[in-house]
Amino acid sequence: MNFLSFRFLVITLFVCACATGHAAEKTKNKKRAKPSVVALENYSKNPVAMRAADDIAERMGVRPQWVRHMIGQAHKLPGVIQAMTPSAPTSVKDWGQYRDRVIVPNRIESGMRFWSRNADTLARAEQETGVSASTIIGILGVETQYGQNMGRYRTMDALTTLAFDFPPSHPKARTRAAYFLQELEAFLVFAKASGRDPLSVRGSYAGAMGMAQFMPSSWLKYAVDFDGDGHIDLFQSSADAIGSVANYLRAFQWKPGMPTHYSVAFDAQRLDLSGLLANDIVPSMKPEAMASMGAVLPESAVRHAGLLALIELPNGRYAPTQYVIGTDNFYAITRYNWSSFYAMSVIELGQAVQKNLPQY
Ligand SMILES: [Ca+2]
Repeated sequence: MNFLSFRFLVITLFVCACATGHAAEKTKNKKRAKPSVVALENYSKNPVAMRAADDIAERMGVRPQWVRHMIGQAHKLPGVIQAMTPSAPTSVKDWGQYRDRVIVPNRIESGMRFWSRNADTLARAEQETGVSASTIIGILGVETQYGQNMGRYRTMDALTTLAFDFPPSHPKARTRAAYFLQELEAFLVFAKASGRDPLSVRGSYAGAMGMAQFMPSSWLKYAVDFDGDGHIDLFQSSADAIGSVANYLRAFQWKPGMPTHYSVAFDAQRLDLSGLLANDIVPSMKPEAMASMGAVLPESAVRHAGLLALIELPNGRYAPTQYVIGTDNFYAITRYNWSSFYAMSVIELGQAVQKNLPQY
């Protein structure tokens, strides 16, 4: 869902003090936006957008005027375009720095309060799906700090901008624009089905919504009504957010009881690091195959039933790179956000919160 990791976004034109992104997209503002008197362009006179509106209306079986009206009122957001524009690679991948930005005392304390308030619901989610409470806690903490930063962009503006004005300099511009057009359609389906005014919904600059930062298509597929009030509400209902995160991970093959990762050392004489990293984070090696390439596994990993992956966590220019062995459950967390840094921070935040709970 969050397909980008932490990116820095400076908002230039509109009144917004956003702080988060998704299941997917995360943003951290360097500056707070100032109120602006500049009128933003909308999409009512964009022929490509209006044709797409008619196509969406036909597929949804709704009046074209309704979709045209919604898309036509969406604002083109220069800050969102800028956020998606590739920049020169200036930063070295640094797990330690990333970790220190995510796993901070304030977030751990929020997690402890959230866990205490929702202990029964977390236990029920764990029982029904097998997904550990600490992983759910980690995801909701990294995504929005338990609903404190759900994003303030109008989702209609974000998705319409990304569907029709995705920066052409991006190497996958066409694919990404097509993806966001699908998400825009899913968002309208979601709004219609849930009786929400599309123009009143807010979220991340990439269209992710609620405590769990679900993209619209994920909301339609994986969100659940976990408090049983008859509505799915990832904005207000902690229970729905908990149940939906658990349901999402279960759908992406979470294995109950399986650890997310193991520690690893290396035998320098036999080490074939490029072989061990050949399939990136995808679990694709048996323990004995890893051992033959120089990985020294703890006993629990040697006995692991299933495939494993070597996860590389570079620590910038100066510190040594860290490694862990990821399981199917580590991989499942990366289906939320395709990043080993993301998955590791979710795991470590969940552990940090759990460790500090009075009952543990
Ligand atoms: Ca509900």
